[in-house]
Amino acid sequence: MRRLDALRAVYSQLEGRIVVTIMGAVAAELQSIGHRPNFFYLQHAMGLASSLGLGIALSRPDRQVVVFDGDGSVLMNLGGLTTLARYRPRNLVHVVFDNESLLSVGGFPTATSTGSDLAGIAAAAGVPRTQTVRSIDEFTHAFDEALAAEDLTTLVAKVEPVGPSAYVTDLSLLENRFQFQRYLKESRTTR
Ligand SMILES: Cc1ncc(C[n+]2csc(CCOP(=O)(O)OP(=O)(O)O)c2C)c(N)n1
Repeated sequence: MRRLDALRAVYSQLEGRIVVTIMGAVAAELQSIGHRPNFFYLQHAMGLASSLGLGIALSRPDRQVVVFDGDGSVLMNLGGLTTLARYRPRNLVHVVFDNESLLSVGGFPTATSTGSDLAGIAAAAGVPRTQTVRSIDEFTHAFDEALAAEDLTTLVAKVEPVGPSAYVTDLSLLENRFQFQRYLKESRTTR
């Protein structure tokens, strides 16, 4: 499965939900499908997308939060999984695109290439719903179930180590930040 196809397959369901991604290839791919003001692409702070998602999910229990993470990022902050499990936000779906590499910085292999099982690690950390999927059909089905389950889910999607040729976008970090902040604020006052 290609991550871009997986993102395309669930894109319509991201409307009205709060979305946080890691930097690099995932952010560029999602933007190539179409940026929305409810999307925040966390630059630089590798490993902390799920932590940012956790904070938003806890402060906005009225909204569902979707985090698009990467295997290298999760491995950089494994404690993030234990904290997710500890607070167990029922409105957070944590998707980990596992391409077994640090694709955005040259493709060095990560520990998942030699067998580390991120869904197993998440389950052992206490995340109540975990699953590994390997095809678009499995992914869309598991994503739908996760949204409907209303419980914390870590969904590991095994994807090919391919991405866009350039990770530069025309949306600056600050612009994205202020737009996203406004979105969060305005969506709070309208509810
Ligand atoms: C603390 C820190 N270390 C290193 C980097 C450089 N860096 C940016 S993206 C990336 C790889 C991310 O890997 P992964 O989460 O697997 O996502 P992929 O690039 O494979 O989509 C690295 C090492 C960084 N931004 N911050």
